[in-house]
Amino acid sequence: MQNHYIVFAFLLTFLVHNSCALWPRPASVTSANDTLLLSSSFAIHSELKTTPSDLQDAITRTKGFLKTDKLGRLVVGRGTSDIPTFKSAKSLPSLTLRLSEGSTVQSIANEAVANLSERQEGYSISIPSDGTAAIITANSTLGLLRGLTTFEQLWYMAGGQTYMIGAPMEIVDEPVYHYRGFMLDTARNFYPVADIKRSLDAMSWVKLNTFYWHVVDSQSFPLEVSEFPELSIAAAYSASDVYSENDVQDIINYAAERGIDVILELDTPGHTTAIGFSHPEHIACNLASPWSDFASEPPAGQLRLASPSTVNFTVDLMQAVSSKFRSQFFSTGGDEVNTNCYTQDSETQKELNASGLTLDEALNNFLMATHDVLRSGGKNPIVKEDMVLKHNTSLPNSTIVVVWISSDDAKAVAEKGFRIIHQPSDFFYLDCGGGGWLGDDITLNSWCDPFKTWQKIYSFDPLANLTADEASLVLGGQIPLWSEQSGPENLDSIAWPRTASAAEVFWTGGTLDDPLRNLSSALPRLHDVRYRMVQRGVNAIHLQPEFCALRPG
Ligand code: CP6
Repeated sequence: MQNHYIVFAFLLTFLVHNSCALWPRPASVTSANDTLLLSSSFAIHSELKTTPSDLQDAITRTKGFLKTDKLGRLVVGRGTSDIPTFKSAKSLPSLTLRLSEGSTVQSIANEAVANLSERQEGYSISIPSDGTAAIITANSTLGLLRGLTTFEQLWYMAGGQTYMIGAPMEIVDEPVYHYRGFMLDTARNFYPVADIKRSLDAMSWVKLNTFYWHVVDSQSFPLEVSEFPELSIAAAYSASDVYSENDVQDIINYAAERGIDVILELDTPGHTTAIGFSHPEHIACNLASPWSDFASEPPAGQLRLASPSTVNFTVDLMQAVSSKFRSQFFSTGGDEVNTNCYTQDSETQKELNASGLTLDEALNNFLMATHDVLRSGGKNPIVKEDMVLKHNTSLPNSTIVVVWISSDDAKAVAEKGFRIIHQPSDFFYLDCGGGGWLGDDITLNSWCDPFKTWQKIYSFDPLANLTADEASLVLGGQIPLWSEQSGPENLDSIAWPRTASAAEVFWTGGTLDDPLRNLSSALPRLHDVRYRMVQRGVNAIHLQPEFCALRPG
């Protein structure tokens, strides 16, 4: 017990002197030892010829957080307060936002939905200690937004003063991976728009840039599609559990203003039973029993992929839905296709016999048709790894592949030349997913057993087992929240701060072997992320007892 306290005391001392609790850790931070106070008349000036309204809004939010983030530093021993040497400290009067020479001014929203390689999220921050203005410089308003997000994290409160330690400071930063996402399943349980917006806020605070929206599935279809109104009328859980087309635009715009692209997933041909609530003619093994013979989750039902009228219907649906999204990407899913369902479906067997196609050939045609319509609408298709590893398809290498079954599968996907989004169930799954159907047979919960701690998520190596050439195919990754056992009531607590772990994995890159990337230095920084989130209205869970980080505020 004695030893524990000695370790604790040592840790606390170290933390007090650790001036930088930035998350995700920037590529480069050079800091000295001066304390700076935030002037009571602190202002943020934009040097842009015209400041887009979404950058102006971001500035307003930053100024708000500088006032309301009452985050105190750690205290060595209860009762002693950690007020640094304020007497000699200069005040920072202002922060200037500057676009580097030759950059064109665009809104954050436009830059957030640009193609991955054109997205410029880099920025630099310079904070002098002599009481002159700080500067954020970037090539884009999106970069300025990322810089503001970092700037907010530098400040603490003590004795009624807002201060930072470490001036003069120079930060030069950009992400290692362009794709850094959070996936939400709104089909198993419904999340009101306000919950999605709050998640988008939290995502932007840790510089995640993609909201991958698994909006519908076999259990419900909460998406209004004006060309197919019957879908959500028949298959939303209730008339109010629907994302109207206005809601969708609201979410897309809210996300884009925060530097986040919204990618929709219409999972096909599996996971589509809810379409059969209004269109039973398009569904094979519709509500068949026992469901476990026909699908990975109840109720059973998959699109009749070999039927020309079902292919036409799906193509029209893809076109209608995808045209409403600004993103250059769209996912057609493709996970967990149950072949027995098609073997047992007489309609599908009739179509296959008539055309002389195998099931995989029919599946391939289905993919070609749905992906063609996306491409002609300017979208790059995304599929799950099943479509390239479990089925014999001829997808072009421009298709992006989500690796989810196991992190080990990234190698095989890369060997086939596809670009990769990591979503590994063995590192990233926040919820037990399908485990929720399996009642008392705990052995079948192996997908989510053991629970994925923030440390486990943090230990993920995006380049494990890949050659240098294969590594260049890794776009990044995303944390999924399947919702069989989740809903608005536990959204914040199941997602945060664990999702922030992945945000640093993909922004900062590297592995746990790197000197700057280790769990013990991550913990106090992540603790601060959690603390700021709670103060800003996101109910992120504790990582350690309050004892470990007393906050005098
Ligand atoms: N729903 C859909 C799911 C899952 C997948 N797709 C899933 C599978 C296994 C686990 C968690 C989720 N619930 N449409 C697989 C990508 Cl452990």
